[in-house]
Amino acid sequence: MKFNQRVRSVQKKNNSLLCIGLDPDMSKIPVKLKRSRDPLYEFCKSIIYATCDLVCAYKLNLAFFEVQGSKGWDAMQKLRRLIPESVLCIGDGKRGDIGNTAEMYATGLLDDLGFDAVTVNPYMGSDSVLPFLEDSSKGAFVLTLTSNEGARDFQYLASGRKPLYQHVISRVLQWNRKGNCGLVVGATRPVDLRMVRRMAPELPILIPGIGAQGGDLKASVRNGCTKKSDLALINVGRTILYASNKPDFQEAARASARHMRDSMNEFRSTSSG
Ligand code: OMP
Repeated sequence: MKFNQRVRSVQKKNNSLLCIGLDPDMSKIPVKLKRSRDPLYEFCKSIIYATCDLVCAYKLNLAFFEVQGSKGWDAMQKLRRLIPESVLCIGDGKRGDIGNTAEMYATGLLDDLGFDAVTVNPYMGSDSVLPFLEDSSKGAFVLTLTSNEGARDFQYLASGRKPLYQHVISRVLQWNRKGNCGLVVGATRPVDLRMVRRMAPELPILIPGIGAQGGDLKASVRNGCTKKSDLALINVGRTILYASNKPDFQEAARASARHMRDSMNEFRSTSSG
């Protein structure tokens, strides 16, 4: 099944647009887990057990694992195996390099680690992205309009008649020959998100920036979904992961995830599409 179709199918089956961002920060996880032999793994495992029936995807941010060296890498591998097949697993490393290097990244992330999709930086152009798109069942989410302040440095610069980020969208639509491209657009840019969805009516859009970054959930759902009310994967990290740092952290994460999932579903059911 093509990646685009997999996203639709998982979102329908799980009745969820929620993607939980696994960005495990040693300084924020409960004290009891910090003392365990494999704190990142134990923490993320607890979050996955508490929430896997509420989500369409998990996104593992590689930085939070790589910072722990080989232990972090092991934890990431174990977590990848733990995540049920009913849920998509995105490797967020924002890769982007010349062709032969991109091939190595693609093999490492999609084949060896077995992620269903990755995040990719398009700055270096086609040859840096295409190696991630060879297998139609695996996806690449291309950074388009990011949630951070620095997005203004380049992404809105006019080039010809369009801002740079719109050139990215046009190019991603060309790269989407196998039906496995997606876009990344920050929830902090809800008005632009509407334009992105208009330009790319059939692409999955990964939308981070809800909660800690102050993104607009209602507008993200309404402007990010397709007419069929799907293909927006709305990422929430810190707000769910660190809902509590006490022994009740699993219950608190579950309650927060359930609230997010339900709010998203309410907004999509009342959306005009
Ligand atoms: P929270 O702010 O904790 O919900 O986490 C946001 C996550 O989304 C982090 O893993 C970021 O690296 C990632 N992200 C953004 O915050 N903004 C973007 O524009 C793109 C990403 C991303 O590609 O995932």
